[in-house]
Order: sequence, then structure tokens, then C-alpha cells
Amino acid sequence: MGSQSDWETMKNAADTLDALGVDYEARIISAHRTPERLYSFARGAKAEGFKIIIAGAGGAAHLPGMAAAMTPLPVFGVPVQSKALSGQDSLLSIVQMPAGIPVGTLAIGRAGAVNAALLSAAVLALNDPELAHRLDEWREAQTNTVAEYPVDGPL
Ligand code: RP5
Repeated sequence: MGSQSDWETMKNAADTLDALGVDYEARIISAHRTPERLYSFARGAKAEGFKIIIAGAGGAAHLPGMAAAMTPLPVFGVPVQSKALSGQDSLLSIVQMPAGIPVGTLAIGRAGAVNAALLSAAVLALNDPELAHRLDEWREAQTNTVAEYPVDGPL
């Protein structure tokens, strides 16, 4: 993620990966404030053993696109909800990649962070039957939490 301030959002991705038993590292790498750290991480990520990068950033959110430019790994971008423009700026700056360097862009905020983790798990599960089983179980558990009929009052 681009800043400590993104962690409140990106922790939702981390929590989801924890629930699925997927190993990850959470790092702060700013495209603007720590460009050398970004270069070094993105260039070395595949050799370090990473399989997928989830990049969360807000505002003028260059992190996912710049990371994608420097690694062959799949990059999923999470637009963090910004104060000034509620994440519309983050979304557009992540999703509007020119043809040639893709960033798989998720929804703004918590939903995007959770879904980036689930999408990453689904990709990894293609070559990991045990993870595929855990993902099936996670989805079934989610389904089982949905009541068929609404009730009055607070949840
Ligand atoms: C972006 O700037 C970060 O991803 C963050 O969402 C936003 C604001 O960062 P802080 O000023 O809170 O560190 O680079």
C-alpha cells in the first residue's frame, strides 16, 4: 500500500488472506515518496517468490500501475477512499491503464480490498487444490450467513 493511512482499508485484504490461509507480506511502498523502494520491490518481487501483488493506493494512485510496469506478476489494484474525492480519483487513476500494462482493478475501499484477496486466492487455487477447498468452504460459510427472509430491527 502507498501509505500507513491505507492500512485501515488494506487490512481487510490481509484479514481475508488470513482466513483463507494464504501467506502474504504487507508493505508500505509509495510511488511518490519512496520511488526507489517501489523500483526495488517490483523488480525483485517475482524472484523473491511472490505470485501476485495487491496494490492499494489513494488519490493520484500511481502505485498499482507503476508496480505492474516493473513486474510480470499479476497486479490487482485497490482504490483507497480518499478524503477529497471519496476514492473516485483513486479509482480512475488505477483503472484507466493504457493498453499494454494491465492492472486488475477492484472496487473502492473495503469491498475492493476483500475482493482483491478473494480474487488472488482464486488465481492461486488453480494450482493449489487445498486452497481451492478452503475457498469453497469460505464461500459456503458466507452463503450460510445470508437469511432468506428479512427481520425488523438492527442486525
Ligand atoms: C497515496 O496518498 C496513498 O496511497 C494514500 O492513499 C494517499 C494519502 O497518503 P497520506 O498523506 O495519508 O500518507 O500515496
